[in-house]
Amino acid sequence: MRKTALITGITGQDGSYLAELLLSKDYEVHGIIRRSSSFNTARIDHIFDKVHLHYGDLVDSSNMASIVARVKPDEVFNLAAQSHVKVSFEEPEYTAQADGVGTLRLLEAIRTAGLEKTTRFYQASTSELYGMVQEIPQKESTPFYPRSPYAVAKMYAYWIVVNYREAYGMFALNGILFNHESPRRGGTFVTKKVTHDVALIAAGKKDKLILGNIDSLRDWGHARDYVKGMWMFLQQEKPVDYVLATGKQYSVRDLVSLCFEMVEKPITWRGEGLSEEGIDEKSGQVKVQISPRYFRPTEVDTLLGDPSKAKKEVGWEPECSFKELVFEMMEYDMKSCGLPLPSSAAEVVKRQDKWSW
Ligand code: NDP
Ligand code: GDR
Repeated sequence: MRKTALITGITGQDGSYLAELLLSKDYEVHGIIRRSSSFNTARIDHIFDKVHLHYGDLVDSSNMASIVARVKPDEVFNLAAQSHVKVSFEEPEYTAQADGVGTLRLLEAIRTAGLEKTTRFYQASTSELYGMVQEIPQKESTPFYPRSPYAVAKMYAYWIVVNYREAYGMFALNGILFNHESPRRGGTFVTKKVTHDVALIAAGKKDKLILGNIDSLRDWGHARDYVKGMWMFLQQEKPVDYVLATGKQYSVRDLVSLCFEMVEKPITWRGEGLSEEGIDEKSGQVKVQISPRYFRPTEVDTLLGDPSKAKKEVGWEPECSFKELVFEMMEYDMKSCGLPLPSSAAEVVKRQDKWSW
């Protein structure tokens, strides 16, 4: 029997990769998209004719209920969210509505449609739950300490999924995913901002990079690997919550250094308040500036995941290393600027150094 999947957030980074994966497995793929004043389907335009799209929003209960009742999905992947941590400080209530209560609305839509014993449910949980970390590395049993309205909303979503599993016997689970990126990553997240701006600098179209906390440490993987994990979790016998991570950690500063190395540009770090900006005429060095504009009221300083439970019980392992990820993103952004990535970049990927696995 052909399976039917419903993806919320299908127009996002993960939604687009997951839709491709499910189509390759012959699923009937349905997705929820939001009405927008301009086109918002760029990430799924190449599969537009193969997926069934429904207008909807996680803040609209009756709309969620009617989509679920019509589609009767075998599997629901709840990926929709106001997913930007810094924006959540500016839109805390909306973030709670979409990311927290939105998850409840979707679970209720499944239950009231009488599908609670048949529909499997994946919730996009996050390493942001660990916030002020209580243990290094973080695993499924590590206590949560959320540090943003986004993380607090996702914490509600995490527990309502656990509760519906225990109360109604639903096959519902949380994937606690650490940061994952790709050429399709939204432009305001740090990896994409850096690869995009470094490509523009290499093309001579920009002369500086302005960032926030460059000492922040993250465990970055490739979105393609992570959506595979989401699907694998729903194919297990029992609903269990899992961490997905690479088990390697780098700083934003490392990321910036690696990107500039790939385009063969030397850099110099500048503090806030320095009047000089842009490329230094004498040295040709690019200035990387720090601005408080990009700092968060409360920061998550360090994240490092332990994916050994997912490896042991599900057989999931990341295939793409940090350097391969950065190479793919840089190559894509350079191409968008009409330039090839210098051939030396491939040597940087092969070289054994602190960025190697
Ligand atoms: P994106 O921001 O790229 O995509 C978010 C998607 O949600 C978009 O399709 C967006 O629509 C949609 N959306 C936002 N608000 C609503 C709403 N109220 N109703 C319906 N749809 C909505 O996120 P990612 O693909 O990177 O992440 C997917 C999920 O995984 C998110 O829930 C995120 O919080 C979570 N996550 C992500 C991680 C990562 O590193 N990428 C790590 C851990 C968890 P539109 O295109 O119209 O904006
Ligand atoms: P994050 O991702 O908050 O981890 O959430 P983001 O890329 O926004 O930030 C990572 C780290 O980089 C620091 N930083 C900057 N961040 C941005 N966006 N812009 C900057 O200029 C900048 N300078 C430094 C941040 O302070 C932070 O420490 C992502 C999202 O995908 C969430 O939805 C998801 O749940 C988590 O990853 C896991």
